[in-house]
Amino acid sequence: MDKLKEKFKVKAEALNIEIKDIIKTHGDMKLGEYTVAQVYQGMRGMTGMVSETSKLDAEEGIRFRGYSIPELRKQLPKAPGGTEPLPEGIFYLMLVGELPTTEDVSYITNEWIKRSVVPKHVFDVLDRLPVDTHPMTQFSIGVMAMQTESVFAKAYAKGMNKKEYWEYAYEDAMTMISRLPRVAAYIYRRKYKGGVHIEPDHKLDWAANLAHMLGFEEFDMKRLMRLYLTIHADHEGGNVSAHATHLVGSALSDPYLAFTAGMNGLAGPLHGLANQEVLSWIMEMKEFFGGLLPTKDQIADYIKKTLAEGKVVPGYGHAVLRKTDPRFTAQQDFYRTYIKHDDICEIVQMIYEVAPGILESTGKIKNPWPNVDAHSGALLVHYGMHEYDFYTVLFGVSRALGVMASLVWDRATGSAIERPNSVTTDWIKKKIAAEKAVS
Ligand code: NMX
Ligand code: MLT
Repeated sequence: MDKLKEKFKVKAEALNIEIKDIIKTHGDMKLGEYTVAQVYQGMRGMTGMVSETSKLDAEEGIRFRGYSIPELRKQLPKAPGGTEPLPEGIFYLMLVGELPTTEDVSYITNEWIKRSVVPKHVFDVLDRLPVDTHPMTQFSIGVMAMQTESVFAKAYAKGMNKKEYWEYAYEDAMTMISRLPRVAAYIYRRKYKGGVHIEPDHKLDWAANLAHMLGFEEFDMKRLMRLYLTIHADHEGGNVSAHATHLVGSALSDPYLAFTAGMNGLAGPLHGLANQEVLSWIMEMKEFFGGLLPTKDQIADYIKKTLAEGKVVPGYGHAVLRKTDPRFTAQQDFYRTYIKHDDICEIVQMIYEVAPGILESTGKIKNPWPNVDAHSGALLVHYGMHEYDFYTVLFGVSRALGVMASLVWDRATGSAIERPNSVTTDWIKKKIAAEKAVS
């Protein structure tokens, strides 16, 4: 058994003993109550699942195994000469619950390099799609084509002991993650660079190799990719991509099937596609004001116009967060430290100054602050990636780290098939009538 798997096994055995005891001793303890409004409105605030890899606080933002983003930017291992964390490190942290050493991170980098050869039929499948197919659709189809490689599905078909589920889920997770950068880069080069592909460079770490295969050789873009792929990795379990992966995985659909479900959710404009929406919204605004850098007053007018048209201001608001997303702040810090001046990034800063007040004044938007997607595209454009509709694929490559670490935990802890109740409005009306009759 490889050393990462061995380490995970020890942790999982210990947690399983604790979980059994928690359920036996405290299984009847109430975690909360919920209302009719919550049932109709996206189950907001209802605790309904366990996800070990990260926890979101409405005021403070995300913590991965207890570590905030600023702490991780300092403490996770870096590439030689690098200043941003290697995403391999956050995967290790989420999987085993401990900060990795440089050696632990190198182990993962090498393990992913060994597993990273994408079968030819995956490229053949992608090549059959119309070239203008949305990159997220291509990404989902690419991952589905890789499902032929699932050792979990093969072992299940042969007959697998429940105790072994996690081992096969781990193997699939590691192999799939190792191959995602190649699939993502293939889609990018196929759609925007005339199908001129770039072979992987096995001397590079996972994020730098993605930048290389996309066609960006500058150190700065590699540094951005390391930060980008670290901060987008996880956002506890209830967001659409994590929840969809967990839900589909709960039917013992293999990791490829489960991850694709998550990616189809990430492709929605209220979720991961918002990073593409932000950039096109900024560009449309710039165009609207004659192509020049807009003033704060003009930006305020444009935000009001967007709201008046019944549209959302992309990159703002959140279902859980009630303050500026620390992932936005990390990218703002990256901009101020390494870029210093860029027109689109300056527009992002001006939007940050005027949007919260306007959104707040509507009286209905619960969180007027920016989320992760408000900044990411501007940094990519700065380094020359102008193809907005590709941005969500980068989010997806990163999100694999969190949802796959979670899926391995799900299979190790005997997580059950997810199957909540649903009711009809008629049922709710009867329930209301029954309550009224009693009071
Ligand atoms: N612009 C305009 N209206 C908004 C915005 C916004 N940025 N955010 C919320 N609202 C509206 C929302 O549509 C709802 O309107 P209505 O009552 O007419 O249906 C009302 O305000 C209350 O919504 P909230 O309870 O504040 O937000 P909710 O939890 O339902 O939704 C988001 C959260 C993130 C879906 C929402 O804030 C949004 O649509 N934001 C813009 C899209 C975006 O940036 N998504 C990315 C989220 C991060 N990610 O990567 O996934
Ligand atoms: C995420 O990263 O998944 C988003 O911020 C959405 C969420 O947490 O609901």
